[in-house]
Amino acid sequence: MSDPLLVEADPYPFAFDPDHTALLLIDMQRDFVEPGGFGETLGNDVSLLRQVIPPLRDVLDATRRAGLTVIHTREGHLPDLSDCPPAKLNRGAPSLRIGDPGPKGRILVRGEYGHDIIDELAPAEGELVIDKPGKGAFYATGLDQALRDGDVRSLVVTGVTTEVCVHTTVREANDRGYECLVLSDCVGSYFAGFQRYGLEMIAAQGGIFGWVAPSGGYLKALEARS
Ligand code: C5J
Repeated sequence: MSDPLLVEADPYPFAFDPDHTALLLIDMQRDFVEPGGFGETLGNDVSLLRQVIPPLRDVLDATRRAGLTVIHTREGHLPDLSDCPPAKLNRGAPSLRIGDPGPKGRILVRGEYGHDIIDELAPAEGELVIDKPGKGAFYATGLDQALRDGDVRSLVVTGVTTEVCVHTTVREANDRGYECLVLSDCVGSYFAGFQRYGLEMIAAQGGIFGWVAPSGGYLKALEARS
């Protein structure tokens, strides 16, 4: 058990024990942050999400140096799409649907080039990668069990997109008793308004879903440990 570390955050300082905390990188996949993937087929400007890569890289490096647990997630489906509900498959009017062949392989399908995590944030040996069919990282995955097995109680949450997979995961985590710090410059949205209000919704009402802070305070807290 280590002394708790403190990060200045909204709505009040976030205290975490580094021995019981994991960094979660949500869906930093080519399909979301590079042209030709799922995000772009929905009509989004993926360059907006790429802003999170440099600060997230710093957070990932510092977290690894400090010896905290690191967990990555990937949204995607089995090649036969049997885990993709028709409601998800048929929703909207994308230029390519989930499972269609695209420039980076079949859209949002496991094992395809576009489904994998970008090189800049590639998982290191031994880091857990959770494949998830839904927006939340807890739905139909082994994440909760893995966290309980590792006695993880707090999550530092990063990745994309703020209002979809990050939000869904933070809500799921909160309901399961995990304390979540969301790093505001390490989560990204295709929409400026969603980014702002998505973050405000997490910390509102005394931290209804968790805490929000820029990554600087987290990096500083880790320095005390390194
Ligand atoms: C979306 C995600 N936006 N990773 N997925 O469909 O946020």
